[in-house]
Amino acid sequence: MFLVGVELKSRNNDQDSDDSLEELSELAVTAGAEVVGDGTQKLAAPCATTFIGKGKADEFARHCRSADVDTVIFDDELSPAQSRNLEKVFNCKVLDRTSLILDIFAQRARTREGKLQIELAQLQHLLPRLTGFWGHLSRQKGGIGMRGGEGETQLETDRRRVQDRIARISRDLETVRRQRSTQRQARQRNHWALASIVGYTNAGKSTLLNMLTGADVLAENKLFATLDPTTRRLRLPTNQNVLLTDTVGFIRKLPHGLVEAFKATLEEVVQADLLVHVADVSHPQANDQIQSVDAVLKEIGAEGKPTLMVFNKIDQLNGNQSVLSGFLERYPHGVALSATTGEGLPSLLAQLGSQLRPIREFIELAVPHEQAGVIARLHEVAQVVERHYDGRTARFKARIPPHLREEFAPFVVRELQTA
Ligand SMILES: Nc1nc2c(ncn2[C@@H]2O[C@H](COP(=O)(O)OP(=O)(O)OP(=O)(O)O)[C@@H](O)[C@H]2O)c(=O)[nH]1
Ligand SMILES: [Mg+2]
Repeated sequence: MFLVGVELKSRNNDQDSDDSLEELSELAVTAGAEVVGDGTQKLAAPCATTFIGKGKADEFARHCRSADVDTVIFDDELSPAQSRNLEKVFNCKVLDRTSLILDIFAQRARTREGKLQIELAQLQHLLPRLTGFWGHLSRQKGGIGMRGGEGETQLETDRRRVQDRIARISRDLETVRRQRSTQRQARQRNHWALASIVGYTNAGKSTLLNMLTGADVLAENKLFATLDPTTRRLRLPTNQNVLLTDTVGFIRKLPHGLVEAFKATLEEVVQADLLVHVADVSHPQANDQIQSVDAVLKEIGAEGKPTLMVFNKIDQLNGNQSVLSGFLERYPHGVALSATTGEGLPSLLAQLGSQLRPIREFIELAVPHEQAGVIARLHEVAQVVERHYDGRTARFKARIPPHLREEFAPFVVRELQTA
């Protein structure tokens, strides 16, 4: 496969488009393709018909024919017309960054909801782009982007089938989502604080969740290893319980349709009390990656949430400590750690404890021993930091969500200072 990038004068400096193209190459490899070359063009604005200039397209096409390339991938989203025209010029399959990312997601989806969401996003992206090269909707032939081999006559039937399928998936998704929201409500009955791990793809989110909770989420050196959210309980040294959710990673130029399709999954992020933003400080583009993540958070309506910055992979800094101190200066409450060696984990736990504390009230209670139900309930919903069973009543010091305080009002002895 051959990659094509552009340096738009309005948008990029050279460095940006190089990085973006390098990442496109990583995406292609993740999708299982072999990259045989790439080319870029400097442009003032994209060309309406062929995205890059016609002359440049012809030049790349000649090169691709001689190198026997069967797929060309553009680093930016192409309009349906641009895709069609480019397929004529290149005389092979032409994909854009969006369809490549969609393809990776499709390979990765495991849960029913994940599969439905990604198929919906794929079909919506595909519909206006159905051409002879995409052809009949069969995946048996493999390859990236649902390639088939049937002719134009199939097109109209295919369009109708895609539309039917879109309608069907939307209905199925509705059902799956209702079930999931019931599950979420059940979890919230526990009234544990909710924290979501967010961050750029490959930053080490799953590794961190595994390290903290002993979960066994797949963590690997590939983009988008995780798609479906996993939630585990973490008990902090302070006895506070927090539900930690690991979820899909973000990437620059994340297709908007995909964000839309994954909105329901990403609701975990929107509903969290605290975001744990994991960044790979050993990555040369760490700063851009943090900004891309912030942009996606904004898009899903999670901006401005209390956020704990985690600067991961410090074991890989190779003496380049100034990068880290730069970040820590900008994010004074940030935590530097290595999710693989465990260095820095204690400070993360301490930070989590202190950031989650303000969402609990600290009270002292006296509960008659025979009220076992109340005592059990207290342990279920509150963080009990001290208990004495030896007096006439059982005595507790506990941190409790403000909205549950009322339930225990008859037993409250006094307010305690929140440290
Ligand atoms: N050296 C080093 N490698 C790490 C560290 N944390 C994670 N990794 C590696 O980074 C790669 C990606 O880790 P993951 O935990 O899968 O990253 P992720 O953020 O969950 O990625 P996606 O699910 O793909 O978005 C894996 O190969 C990890 O072993 C770290 O602290 N140091
Ligand atoms: Mg992951």
